[in-house]
Amino acid sequence: MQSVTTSQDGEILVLSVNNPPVNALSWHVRQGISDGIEQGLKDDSVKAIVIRCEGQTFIAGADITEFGKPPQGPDFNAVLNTIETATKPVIAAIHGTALGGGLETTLVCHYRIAVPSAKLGVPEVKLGLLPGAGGTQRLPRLVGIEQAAVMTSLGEPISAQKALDTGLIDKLASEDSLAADAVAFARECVAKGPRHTRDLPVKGDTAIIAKLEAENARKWKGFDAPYANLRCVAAAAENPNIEDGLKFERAEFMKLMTGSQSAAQRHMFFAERQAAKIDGLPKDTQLRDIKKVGVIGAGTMGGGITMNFLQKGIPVTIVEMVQENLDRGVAVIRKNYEASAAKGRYTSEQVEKMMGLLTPSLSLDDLADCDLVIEAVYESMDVKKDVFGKLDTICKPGAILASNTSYLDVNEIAASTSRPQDVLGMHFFSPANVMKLLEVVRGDKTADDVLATAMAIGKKIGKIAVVAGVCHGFIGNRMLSQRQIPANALLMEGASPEQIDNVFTDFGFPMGPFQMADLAGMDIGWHRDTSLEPTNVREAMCLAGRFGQKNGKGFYDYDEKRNRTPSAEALAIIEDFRSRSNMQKREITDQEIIERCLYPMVNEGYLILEEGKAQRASDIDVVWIYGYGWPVYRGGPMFWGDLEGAKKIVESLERQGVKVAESLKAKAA
Ligand code: T1G
Repeated sequence: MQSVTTSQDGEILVLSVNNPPVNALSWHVRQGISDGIEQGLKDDSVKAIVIRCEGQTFIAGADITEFGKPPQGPDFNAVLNTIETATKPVIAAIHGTALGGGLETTLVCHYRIAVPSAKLGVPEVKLGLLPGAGGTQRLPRLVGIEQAAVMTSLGEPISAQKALDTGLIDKLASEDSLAADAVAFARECVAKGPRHTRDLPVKGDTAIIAKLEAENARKWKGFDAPYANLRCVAAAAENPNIEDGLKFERAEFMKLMTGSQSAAQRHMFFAERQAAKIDGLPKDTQLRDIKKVGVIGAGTMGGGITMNFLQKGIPVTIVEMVQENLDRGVAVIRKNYEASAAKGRYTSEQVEKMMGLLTPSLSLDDLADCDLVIEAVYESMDVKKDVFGKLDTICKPGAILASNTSYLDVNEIAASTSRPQDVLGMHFFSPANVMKLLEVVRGDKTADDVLATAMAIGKKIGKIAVVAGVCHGFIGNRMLSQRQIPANALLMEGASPEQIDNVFTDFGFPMGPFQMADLAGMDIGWHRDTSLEPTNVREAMCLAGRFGQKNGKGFYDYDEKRNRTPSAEALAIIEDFRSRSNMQKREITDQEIIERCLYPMVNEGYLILEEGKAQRASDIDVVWIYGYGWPVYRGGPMFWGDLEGAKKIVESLERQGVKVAESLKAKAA
């Protein structure tokens, strides 16, 4: 199949790119465009050239799968130069999303026309990159410094209307006649001749750059690419000669391209998409139709889970056992939506519409007509088995019965019904209406279509769904405990909560294990029997009434604004517990904290793969980035483990006395 075909409409030559699914600028597309432009320039009957795309979108960027491989076909910048220096006007006809190298291709075209629904952007920053084919130098010449700085450093696309308003495009086509409108527009451009973006002056003020850096300091902490993008936009303002700016951009691009952050973020781009695929699933697997959802439990999790469906227009019946709890749960859902509305995310009509889709109930019988029921009750196997036993008699045949359990054995829950094939886990992460990760836990008897339906509904409600196998803690929590155990041990051996947490936040996590403990609440699961001697530091903290952020004191002290400060009382409790455990305090390095806490997690990931509890290593990376805040520029624990080196990890684990996974040992050999 030819990636670029040509057709002629009178004196207009039309180059049509056809490289599904997103018309990426693969080497054969670059070759086809180059050949097409040459053909148009040689043909005297041709007075102007249109570049358009077949399929769902205009060019969505360079072909990311080609990165890091030996170059093939014409160099991207050479092709852009062929377009830019063409002696006849070249017009870009844009639909779908013109992104990255795709937008850069339009920038070297002499004119641009787009349909109203098109979006135009430079999302390279999300891949740890920057628009490396002149985007940072040409955008400021069309839309000005401010708009270019925002587009390149945040990576969000703008609408065709905004593009027209800011000068990024010249004309809007009608939604359903882009091809014809583009040819007509090209005819208008013949008399005008080529107009070179590179010759336009840079407009605007670079003050926006410091403003963006200040506004995004927290979000960009640890990332290289946003700052590199802004340095390049500043260079456009400082270098009237675009060649100097292009040279600066090239150098900055190559630094990012050869760095580990971009490799990690490109890995995650594909990992996220891979996670949606279920290996071995028959192609003709039909999904079950989910028109109505039931949620059991109106607490934090049940309420959050419910919100995911309501905001996608899916009706939910939410069931509690006690009216007061039901009323509170519904009130919290409304309050959350109203808070979002206050921030402009919803109109009050939308809030009422979503709340109108919610049916509160005190009876499980009201779930009889639901297509999917998600149980989010107390984390007790007995309670869950009782609930599923009742659902088995109440719910219609074919209804999917899911548990939101975060640890428990989904097979055992399924066995409490007569329909284990319809049962699986859907483990949401708190707050369930915010966190993107959804672990879909496949029971031994879960039917293929049930699994596929759960994955699809997860995507529909905006989650990143990952298939997990049944084991204690599935993928994420199972690895989390491998991090928590050594963290607690290091506390006893002499590290302070602050030192350990700082190692994690310096690594790129939003918070460390002891900050997390304070946030979650130290008294969760605490036996509350104050007559008993504490068996660990958390119990000692609870005994001292230090429950965490909730009552202003835990491993840290908190003021009314929840600002965290080290706590002398907490350190004294740790010291007292350490001495009563006859532990000798010693100096501990940050590197030891990394190796003791993160290497066992990587090892657990290999065990999870050996046991078939995750489909692929990149799924484990997705779990940790979207469920626990592992920094995306480090690519997830398995990707990071590869960068650390299996040999180094194995040697450290063996020094720690950790049982090393056979597959990890084999990798180190
Ligand atoms: N290269 C290769 N494959 C790509 C791709 C790309 N740029 N974009 C998408 N795919 C694949 C993707 O892996 C998936 O494959 C399929 O297409 C559908 O994608 C020099 C250096 C365009 C908004 O960052 O944002 O240009 O799983 O599931 O939801 O300055 O894809 O089917 O096998 O996401 O409809 C800059 C990235 C590149 C845009 C469509 N461009 N893509 O979303 O489909 S770097 C980007 C997207 C660059 C230059 C620089 C989205 C989309 P599979 P999908 P979608």
